[in-house]
Amino acid sequence: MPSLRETLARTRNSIFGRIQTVLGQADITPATWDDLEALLLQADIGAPTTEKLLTSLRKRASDDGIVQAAALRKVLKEELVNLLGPAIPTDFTSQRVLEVIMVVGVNGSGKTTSIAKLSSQYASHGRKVMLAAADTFRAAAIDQLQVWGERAGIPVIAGKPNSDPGAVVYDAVQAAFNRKTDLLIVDTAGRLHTKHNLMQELKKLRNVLNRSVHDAPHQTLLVIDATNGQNAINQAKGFADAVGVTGIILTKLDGTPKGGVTFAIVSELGIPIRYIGAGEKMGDLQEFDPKQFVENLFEEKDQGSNDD
Ligand SMILES: Nc1nc2c(ncn2[C@@H]2O[C@H](COP(=O)(O)OP(=O)(O)OP(=O)(O)O)[C@@H](O)[C@H]2O)c(=O)[nH]1
Ligand SMILES: [Mg+2]
Repeated sequence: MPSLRETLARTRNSIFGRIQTVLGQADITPATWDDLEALLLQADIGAPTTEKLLTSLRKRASDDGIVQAAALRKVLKEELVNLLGPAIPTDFTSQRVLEVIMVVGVNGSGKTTSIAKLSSQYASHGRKVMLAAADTFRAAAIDQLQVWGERAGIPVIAGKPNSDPGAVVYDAVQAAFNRKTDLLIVDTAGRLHTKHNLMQELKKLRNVLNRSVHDAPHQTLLVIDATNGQNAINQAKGFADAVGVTGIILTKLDGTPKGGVTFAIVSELGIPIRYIGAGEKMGDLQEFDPKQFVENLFEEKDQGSNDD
């Protein structure tokens, strides 16, 4: 698996490196604030979040009597970490007979790949995992999940192309109970004839799950492609409104300069990022750690802040 530092290389080299230059060895001037604002906007952090950050930075600069730009850099890092909220480590144990994770997101965002990665992590912690191929809209989507499942030795419950995804999910739950599976991960469609249809279908799947398993789905993870930058935000809002997303998997952070969108996503959607996708290989899914994430966006590590 690439290191977080490698994954964030393009984001770091494009904008955050320049933020570091602006917040270098000089006193803060009005130009410092203007430059910082311009760079944060260019970094795909988005206008509302940039404004929020600048307001808290100005307040802290004045409260703490900060005059040097370099000191402001440290405060910026702290505020960026605060914005992302606390880390939420994966609880690989479960008290439930059957835990259900539903995975949603637009087509091509990386749902199926992320499900493969996630299920192999759970399986390696001793969990008995099963997958439901509820994306029946595309025949290739069913194949993709089945091929992967065969390779990893993880059973996949699928229906025929264009069959009712609700029925697939229902069958998968029954199969999971029968085979004493303790984790069912549901792959869903990213595209139907219309967006309205897609949201209706996802709601329906949710209801099927909820009727068959107490409190299910226990997690609903939204997969967002980081390369979409700001466009990802509106897409995400649609899913969050329709199916109540509990966490985000942010994919394709490797090779994009748009990693700053991470801050906009958390700040504008109020949903925590749980995992980041760092490549196409099976091991390329990392748990999201806000502090490490921010640290690796900047060129040099601040002394004393890499002690965890
Ligand atoms: N570089 C990189 N590529 C990724 C990552 N995650 C997924 N991909 C690639 O993105 C493409 C789409 O991934 P899928 O998992 O098929 O996406 P999906 O959301 O299931 O797509 P649909 O089934 O069409 O809705 C594939 O080529 C993946 O290899 C990642 O973290 N980094
Ligand atoms: Mg898929």
